[in-house]
Amino acid sequence: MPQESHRRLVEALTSRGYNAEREAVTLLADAGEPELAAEAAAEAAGDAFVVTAAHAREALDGPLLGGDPESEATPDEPSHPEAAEGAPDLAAKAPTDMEAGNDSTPADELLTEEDEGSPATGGGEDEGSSALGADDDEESSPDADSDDTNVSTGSENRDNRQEESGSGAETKGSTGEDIVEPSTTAEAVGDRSPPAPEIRNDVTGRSTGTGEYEEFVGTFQDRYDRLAGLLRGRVNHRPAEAIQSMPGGSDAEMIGLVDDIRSTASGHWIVELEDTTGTFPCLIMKDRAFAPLVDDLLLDECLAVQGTLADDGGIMFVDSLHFPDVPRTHKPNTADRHVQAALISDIHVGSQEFAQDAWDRFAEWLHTPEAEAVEYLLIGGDMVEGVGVYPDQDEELDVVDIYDQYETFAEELKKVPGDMEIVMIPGNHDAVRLAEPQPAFTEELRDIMSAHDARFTGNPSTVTVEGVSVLMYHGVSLDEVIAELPEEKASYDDPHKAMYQLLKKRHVAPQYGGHTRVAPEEKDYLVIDEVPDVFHTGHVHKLGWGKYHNVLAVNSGCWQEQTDFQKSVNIDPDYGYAPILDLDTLDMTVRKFV
Ligand code: D5M
Ligand code: FE
Ligand code: ZN
Repeated sequence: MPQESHRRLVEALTSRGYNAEREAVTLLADAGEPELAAEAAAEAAGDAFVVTAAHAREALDGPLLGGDPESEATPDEPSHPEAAEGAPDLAAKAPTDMEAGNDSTPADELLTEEDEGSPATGGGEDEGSSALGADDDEESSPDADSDDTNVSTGSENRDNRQEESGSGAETKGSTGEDIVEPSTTAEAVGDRSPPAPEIRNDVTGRSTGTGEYEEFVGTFQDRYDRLAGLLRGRVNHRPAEAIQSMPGGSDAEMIGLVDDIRSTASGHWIVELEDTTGTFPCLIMKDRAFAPLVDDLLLDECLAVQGTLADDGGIMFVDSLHFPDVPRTHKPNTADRHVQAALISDIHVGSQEFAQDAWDRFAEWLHTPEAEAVEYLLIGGDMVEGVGVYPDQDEELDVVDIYDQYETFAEELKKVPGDMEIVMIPGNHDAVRLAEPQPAFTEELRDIMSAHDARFTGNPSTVTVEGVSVLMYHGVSLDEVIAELPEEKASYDDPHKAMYQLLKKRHVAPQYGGHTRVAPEEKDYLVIDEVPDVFHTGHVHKLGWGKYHNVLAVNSGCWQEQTDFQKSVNIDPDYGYAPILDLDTLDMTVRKFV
């Protein structure tokens, strides 16, 4: 049984974004005040993500824990940037600085990344912002239309799930898909040799953040620029500063990040929008058709509004509201041969609840003729259970050392056919930086997992396989979307609907300062720049899928049975399912291995 001091120490380390070796925890827990011990350990560990026993010893010898009396203790200063509270003020920085930020290398890099494109998405699709704006501009009543009313419900029952297709949307890819018991034929299949996937929007090796709070201004500036770019075709944006000096009664249109949402005494809503010049309050009357959309708003997401200024010019009465959104006309790319990808996540090797039997059956099935077309395995994070991710988690560990967990995971991976193309992103249980965007696994961890020639990329990343672009994101923000939005818009039972909201907001983790830790980067890697053909997440350990404006959203369940925590909060995980995606039709079949 871990003592209270262990638990508090692990919590203090976790809140700073660190995992820790068990031995380190033991050493530090005896050192006294947990916050101070954690701070000292964080200083010793620096950029490492796992506090090792060596770091712990260094911390014990250091100034904070009584080693060198010369140095000042700074226990209040968060060692990881994400611990800072509140989104930075977009307008807080001098315009010259912001311009410098725009012109700097990462923006060029971004262009290069996009220009390279994939053979399939580069030509056929017109995802550019102007096309996007124009598409949605044609809609006659943007307020009502900007809601996702064309997404029908169809997946209440797991045994009878249907892909959801929008009204008027083409029916391609909307054939029913069942949960299928795999055949037990154990014949081996011939060699697969799929072409290599192409990866874009990967932060790995490009991280510019040094963790200074001020750097968030640059991140938010980039978020604003790119999401506003998607909305420019629909409204004639005037900067907040200009709107502030317009006469009362003028028509006004503005694009901004949501800075505040509050209700008035009479039940109307004031949404404060911020751009690089300032903020402006926008009033949404409760009786407007689009007023319910206020329930869907998250802080820091990007919106456009059109309306009229009040007589005194101090507030805008909103007539229409626009989200960056995915154009309804989006036509997904498909493979030009029959080939499939298994989309899985949350394996949690090292946990006592790791579903070993189900995993073995899945791996075995991949060797059968039935799985011959499954040439790709895309894993959405949480390969291992990790150490010190949640309080008391160590009580349910089967393998206690983080590196041993990766060794064990590597053994499990060896059961998967060697000729499959594997792509992995990390999750919040993995031993990389917690703050998003998360860089890919380090060389040290890659070495451990080297039995397969897998591809390692950051969280999030866009991975194009056989021309089909798959946005892979672990999904930590889904907890937040589910907590903040009404049940019918996002719930653990229908995790794909929470994904629809992220697609609509064109951002994988809109809200800053909450549960999802965000790292400051010059580019906001969490913006969904390019409309993906498939959006793949995990994290919430629930299975769900459906189509949003023709983008297939899949949350892929897990390989971990119910943990004590999940029991205590009534989460019933969907473990042992493998969603199998037909890359040539974008139809899905879910295979069940429990
Ligand atoms: O988290 C799996 C799901 O369970 C995700 O929705 C978060 C939630 N979860 C699990 N353990 C905890 C604790 N201890 N606190 C809060 N939320 C929790 P994953 O991170 O993938 O294991
Ligand atoms: Fe998980
Ligand atoms: Zn997770």
